[in-house]
Amino acid sequence: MRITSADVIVTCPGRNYVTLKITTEDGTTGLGDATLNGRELSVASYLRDHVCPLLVGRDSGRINDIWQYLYRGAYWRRGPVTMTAIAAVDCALWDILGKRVGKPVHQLLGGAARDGVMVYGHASGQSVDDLLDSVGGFLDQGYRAVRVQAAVPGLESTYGLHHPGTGHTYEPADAAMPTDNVWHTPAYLDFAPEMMKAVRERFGYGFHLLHDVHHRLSPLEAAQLGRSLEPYRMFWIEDPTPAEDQEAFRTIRQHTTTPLAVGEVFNTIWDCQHLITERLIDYIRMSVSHSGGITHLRRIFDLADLYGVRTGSHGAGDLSPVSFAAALHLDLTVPNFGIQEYMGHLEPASEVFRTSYTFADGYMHPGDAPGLGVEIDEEAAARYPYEARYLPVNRRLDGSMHDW
Ligand code: GCO
Ligand code: MG
Repeated sequence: MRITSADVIVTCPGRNYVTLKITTEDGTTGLGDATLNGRELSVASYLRDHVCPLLVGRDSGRINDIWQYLYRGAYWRRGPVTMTAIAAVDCALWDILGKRVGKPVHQLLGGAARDGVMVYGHASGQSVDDLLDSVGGFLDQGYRAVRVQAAVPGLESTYGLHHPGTGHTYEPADAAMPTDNVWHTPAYLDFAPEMMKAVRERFGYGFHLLHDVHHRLSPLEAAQLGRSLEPYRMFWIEDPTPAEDQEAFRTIRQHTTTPLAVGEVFNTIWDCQHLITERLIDYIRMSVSHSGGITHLRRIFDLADLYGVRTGSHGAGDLSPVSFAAALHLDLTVPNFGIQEYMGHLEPASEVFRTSYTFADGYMHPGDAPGLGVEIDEEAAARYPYEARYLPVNRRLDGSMHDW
C-alpha cells in the first residue's frame, strides 16, 4: 500500500513531543515518536525537510527496505537526530502494517514470550524520609521494581526528583535557558549507600531496587559505588560513567558485582557492540525511538541475548506514549527481556494521545489493538503549541562543567 503523505506534529502537552504521522492510499495512518528532548525541532526539520518527501509513493509494507534506504541513503550515518528520525518512520510503518492486517505489533514480531512486561517506577524524595514514603507508595500500587533517587545533602539540586506540584518525576526540561545545577562527587558517594540502606531496612529485599547515576562518575568512582551498594543487592546501577567510553565499564566490572546498565544515549548497534560482546554490562537500555525503531532495536536485543545481556529500555516521560507503546510490544516478545522503565506522562498528554496499554500487579501490557495501539488527537495537540525548553547543565563546585 503506497504512502500518500507524511506529516510532523509538534505539541507540548506538559512537555514537547514530535510525532510523525504517515498515511497510505487506503487512509490507514501510522504514528512514530520523533522526540529528542531539548533538541526537538532538529528532528522535526530532518523529517519534514529531508525524509517526508522521500516517503511519498513508497510501499509502506517494505519496512526493511525503507529503513536501509534512509540509513545508507543519507551517507551521514548514526547520531541521535538521524536515528530518531529513522525510528519514527520505522514505528509508523509497523503501526500501519498492524492496522492493515488487524493485529497488534507484538503479534507481527512473533507473538508474546511472556504474559506481561515488568516495569519499574520512579521513587524520589527531597530527603530520605520523603523517599521512603515514595517507595512505599509504589509498592502499595503493586510495583515489583522501584528506582530510587534522593536529594544529596549539601547540594542545591539533584537529578531525578519529583517536581513539587506536578506529581511526576520527569526531566526538568522546563526552562527557556538551561538551569545550572551543582555537582559534588564526594557528597554523592557518601550519601548513596546510606539511601539504599534506609530503603532496604524499611522495606526489605522482596522487590527490585534500581538507581540512576546519570553519567557522573569516573570508572574508579563507579567501581567504589558498585562495591558500596553490594549489600543492598541492586537490580542495577544505570549510566555510572559517561556512556561513550565503552572501555570504562571494564574497570568497573573488575571491581564490583553490582549489575551495570547503560544505553539511553546510544543510537545504533555500533554504540554498544563491545559492551555486549565483551560482556561488560548486564542490561542494555536503548529506546525504540532513539535507536532506529523496532527494526534496529530488535537486532541489538538479539545480539545482547547471545551474550547474556538483558534488556531494560529507556522509558522516560520525554519519550511520547507512541514510543512507550512500541517498547512494550517489543518487550513482550524478546527472550532476553529484563525490565522496562515506566515514568508515565504528565496529565495533558492523555488529551493528545489515546493509549491502549495497561498496568496491573507491576506488569504492563501493550493491549491487543491493531498496530501500536496509540492514536493522536490533532485538535488537542494544536491546543498545546511547542515551547522552547532546555535540560539543565551541571557544574562542579569550582564552576567547571560536569556531565548532567
Ligand atoms: C532515565 C533518563 C532520563 C533522561 C532523560 C533526558 O533514566 O529515565 O536518565 O531521566 O535524563 O530522558 O531527556
Ligand atoms: Mg537514565
